[in-house]
Amino acid sequence: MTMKLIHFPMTRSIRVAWAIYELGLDVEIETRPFEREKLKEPEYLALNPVGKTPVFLEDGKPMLESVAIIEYLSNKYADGRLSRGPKDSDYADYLQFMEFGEAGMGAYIGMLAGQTAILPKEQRIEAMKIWSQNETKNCLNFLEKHLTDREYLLDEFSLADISVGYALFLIKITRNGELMDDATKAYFERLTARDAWKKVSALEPA
Ligand SMILES: N[C@@H](CCC(=O)N[C@@H](CS)C(=O)NCC(=O)O)C(=O)O
Repeated sequence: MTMKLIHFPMTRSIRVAWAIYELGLDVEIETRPFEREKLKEPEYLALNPVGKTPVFLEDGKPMLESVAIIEYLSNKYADGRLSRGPKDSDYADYLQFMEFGEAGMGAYIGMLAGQTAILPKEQRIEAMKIWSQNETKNCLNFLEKHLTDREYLLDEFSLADISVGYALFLIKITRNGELMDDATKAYFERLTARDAWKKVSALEPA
């Protein structure tokens, strides 16, 4: 069995590299520069037909969805470490926050990133910017309430923190960090103080 992650710094492949380091898995990580036009070239589209990051390859077979990949890696190669199953009392919270990081927050943060950082200024639409800010804030309020008396989303660090942690990272790198309240900022600091996060941050294209 050979496993490889094609990793692009700053993008959702961070979730996969982060989980690989947290779980101590033997996966080759090939780091490439994030150049969006290259993701639309035939060589890359053959691996990821939607032209997005990440791509994880198991014996050459690609998997594309970052949150699904980390759950797969834990259950298949790490005895479910950092994951939860139906017999665990915190399974409902676990599943909810795994999905919340991408399905719940991802679209609004993507829109926010587009309207505040990625699109050229003349293509931005003020109403879309305000909508994305409000919806992102709405998500952050939910998160903040949950984090009031907790260090992590469950009683201890789990893959759910990796799912949501990347969403917070995206808010930060698009310079929207001020939308986060103090509890969420402190939570993000805790996440990024982890050794595995530091290792991911050090990954550079060859
Ligand atoms: N739901 C997918 C989203 C993948 C995604 O949107 N990746 C972004 C980078 S974070 C991307 O590749 N964007 C390039 C583009 O849209 O051209 C996942 O979680 O893996």
